[in-house]
Amino acid sequence: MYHLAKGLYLWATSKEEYSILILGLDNAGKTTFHEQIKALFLPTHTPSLKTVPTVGQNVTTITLPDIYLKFWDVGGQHSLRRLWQSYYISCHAIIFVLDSTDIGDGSLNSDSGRLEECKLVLEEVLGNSDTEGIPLLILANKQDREDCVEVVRIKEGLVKQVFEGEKGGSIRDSRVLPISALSGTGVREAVEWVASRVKWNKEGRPPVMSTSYTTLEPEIRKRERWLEEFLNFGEAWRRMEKHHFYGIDFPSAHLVR
Ligand SMILES: Nc1nc2c(ncn2[C@@H]2O[C@H](COP(=O)(O)OP(=O)(O)O)[C@@H](O)[C@H]2O)c(=O)[nH]1
Ligand SMILES: [Mg+2]
Repeated sequence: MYHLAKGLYLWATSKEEYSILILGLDNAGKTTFHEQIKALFLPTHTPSLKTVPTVGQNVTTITLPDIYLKFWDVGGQHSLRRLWQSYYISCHAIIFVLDSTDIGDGSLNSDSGRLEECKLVLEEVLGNSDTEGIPLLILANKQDREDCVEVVRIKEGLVKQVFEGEKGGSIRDSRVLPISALSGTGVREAVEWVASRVKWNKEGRPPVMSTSYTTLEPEIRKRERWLEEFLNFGEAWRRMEKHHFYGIDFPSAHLVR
């Protein structure tokens, strides 16, 4: 009875959850982008756009009508990039954020900016077998600035070279979108693209079933309390029953919670 009740309860309150990894060099705008996602999808959140370099990770789960999306913003400094690999196996999509003002003129011959570093890092991400086949969204960020490289140049230059190169990994679902994380332009489109692609790829990388207590209504908590009371009653009843029939007190540790 307990297992049936628990199963029904979880079934009624859970949805598919997909994890999205936000990667890119330090200063690309990952945390600003993450803040804008929170501002758009968590009604009570005020974005904090004065970011500081991320050490460790920022995680947010947003609720869409049919799924949860969990965003992982992990530090992009050189020393922290080694940690990225540990996230690959459990993520369902990667968002790679580029600073469009820090890649020279967008061609790999240019010797200013961090284009070459960006290329190497992106190749390393795509070359890892744990990221094989998962959707990739490249965000050409800081498009609000006059000195930015246009998205067409980024597609034709960096992205094309990485994808055609031997470290480009297998053919995957990918897109390049221009955004301004600072103003919020393009952030919703980015989330919508990722949401549709992870669902499309769910056979390749299945979601986990999850209940997000932070975002679901108080109704869920009420039901949770109800279930708790129900279980306490069930346990008490079971003990009584055992005493009655066997005259001994069985340990109730088998009642998994
Ligand atoms: N102009 C402009 N600046 C941005 C944009 N996104 C981020 N920045 C700035 O870039 C700097 C680094 O941003 P941050 O989100 O901390 O980068 P992270 O290291 O990738 O997390 C901050 O000063 C941001 O205000 C953008 O779209 N436009
Ligand atoms: Mg950051």
